[in-house]
Amino acid sequence: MVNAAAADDAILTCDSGTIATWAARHWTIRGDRQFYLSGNLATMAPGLPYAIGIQHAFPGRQVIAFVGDGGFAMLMAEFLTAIQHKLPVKIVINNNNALGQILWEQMILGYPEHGVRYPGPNVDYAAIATANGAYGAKVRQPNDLPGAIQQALSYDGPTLVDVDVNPDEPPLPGKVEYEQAKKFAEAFLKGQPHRSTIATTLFRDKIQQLRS
Ligand SMILES: Cc1ncc(C[n+]2csc(CCOP(=O)(O)OP(=O)(O)O)c2C)c(N)n1
Ligand SMILES: [Mg+2]
Repeated sequence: MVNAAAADDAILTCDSGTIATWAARHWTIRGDRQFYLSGNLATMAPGLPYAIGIQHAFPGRQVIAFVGDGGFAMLMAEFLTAIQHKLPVKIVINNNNALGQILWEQMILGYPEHGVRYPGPNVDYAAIATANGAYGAKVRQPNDLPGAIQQALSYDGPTLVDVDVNPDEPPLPGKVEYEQAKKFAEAFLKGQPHRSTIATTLFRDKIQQLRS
């Protein structure tokens, strides 16, 4: 949705985590678009500071940061920097209420997840934006997403759209190796919590794939 609505010269920055997978899959480079991700150490949370720096350098361009809730929680005070400097960066938080990358890493190594989900309910990061004079929207239902994204992209100032997403959506690689599938199954057999919602999501994804 962000990909469809963004400008032809938009710059997308991203955090390390499952967001990197989703962004790499869905961000199309066309026109003068660019894409920035942590180059080598895969550190968490670079999306917001990258966006602030890039927006300073290119005040006229649309700069969007697609970030994780874990990454944003680490550096969220920098959103105040964007507000104070009147930088019109657009932040979109993929809020799975978890350190998603580690969740799937644990399972792919054959272990049930441990200590990677935040206690509910999901944090409302949009409230930080609205409380400080920026545009903020909390999206809890899919139907509310298109309007929130459109409004955020057309708003003249810093914006933050905090989107609650399904934490049990697996970022599967294009080709699943036998060893990966085996370890994944082992994690299930050892008592992976949430295994029924994960299995349901996998099944739904497969049906959608076959339909398209
Ligand atoms: C500074 C730092 N700490 C820890 C890690 C390990 N790590 C990589 S991704 C990740 C979780 C990221 O969570 P979030 O930002 O919510 O993104 P998600 O994977 O849920 O999409 C962690 C802990 C890291 N790469 N860098
Ligand atoms: Mg997360």
